[in-house]
Amino acid sequence: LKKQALNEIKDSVDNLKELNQVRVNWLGKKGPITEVLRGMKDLSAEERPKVGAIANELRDKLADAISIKQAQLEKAALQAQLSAEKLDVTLPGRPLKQGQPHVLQQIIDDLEDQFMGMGYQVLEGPEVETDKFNFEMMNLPKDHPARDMQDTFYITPEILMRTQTSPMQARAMVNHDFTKGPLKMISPGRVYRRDTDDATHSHQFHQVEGLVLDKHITMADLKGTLLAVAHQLFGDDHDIRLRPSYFPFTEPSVEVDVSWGPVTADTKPEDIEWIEVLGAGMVHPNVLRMAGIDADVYGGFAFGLGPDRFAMLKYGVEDIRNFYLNDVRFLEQFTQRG
Ligand code: FA5
Repeated sequence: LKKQALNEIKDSVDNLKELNQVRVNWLGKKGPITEVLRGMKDLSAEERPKVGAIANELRDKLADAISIKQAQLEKAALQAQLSAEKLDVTLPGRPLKQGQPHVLQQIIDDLEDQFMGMGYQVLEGPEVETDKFNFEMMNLPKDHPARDMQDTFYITPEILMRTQTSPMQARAMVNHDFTKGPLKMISPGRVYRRDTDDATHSHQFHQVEGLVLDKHITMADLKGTLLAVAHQLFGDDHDIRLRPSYFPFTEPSVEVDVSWGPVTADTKPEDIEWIEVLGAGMVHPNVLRMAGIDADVYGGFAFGLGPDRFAMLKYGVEDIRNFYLNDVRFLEQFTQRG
């Protein structure tokens, strides 16, 4: 009996389920050993301990054999699983798709780099602004007709979505200490207007404000600065032109256009196509005074440029709305340099 059982366990079992069946057959309630133990009551007093000892020994042996076999089977199963799941570390990896900053952010980053190289600080300000900073401190009192130029999303009568980055001029001015040097700053960020969206207008777009205040700053400094920026972004063969304009916070004021294509010595003026990219001018004395600055001593220039328009010009994008649709096929065309 013992031999038969041990053979069964050792040789004819090759998985855990079969092993369990063998266990039930031999050691279970209906198995031969249980039967022997149950029959003990019919045996004589001398036979009982002998038979009991044999049956117990057999039961222990079988139980040991089964647990050894079980350990073997489990180990084999683990091995099989491990080799089936083996990693081939020599397989080439799948390339990861790498993201990149949005094209407008790339333009803004470029501008920040360039202006920081010219000694400007970069300031960021709130998109939810007060009427005071967005308009009043910029020389636009409540009833000023020029408020209509920037149709505004109001949150309350005093709080609004900023329509321009110009409020950062006022915020920078009130905090500036001229004993530490001139004020040179740019401030990039989002602005909001109730403009109807079309190919060149978006109700939410970007501006980069610039401001330089010191003694003896002139319009020539403004033009030189803007020309340097245009050359950096679009190439040295692009030209800029200043047109007289009106902003309540600058006097005189200009609008600045950049040529759509390159301009050479042979290009006829009438063949140049211009696109308006920014507004600028010499800071109005009222704006200086409201910020507590002595307008007889200090003055300078300011500008507000539109990176969205810059990006259109730089990459020949004909519809500004493309920047806001988040279509990856459009956006991934603008791979970042360096
Ligand atoms: C202003 O917002 C002035 N704050 C700019 C300024 C600053 C002038 C400092 C003087 C001194 P304007 O509304 O023209 O000006 O807007 C400036 C630039 O933002 C425009 O030249 C254009 O490039 C861009 N822009 C204006 N409206 C939109 C729009 N709806 N969608 C996209 N870009 C726009």
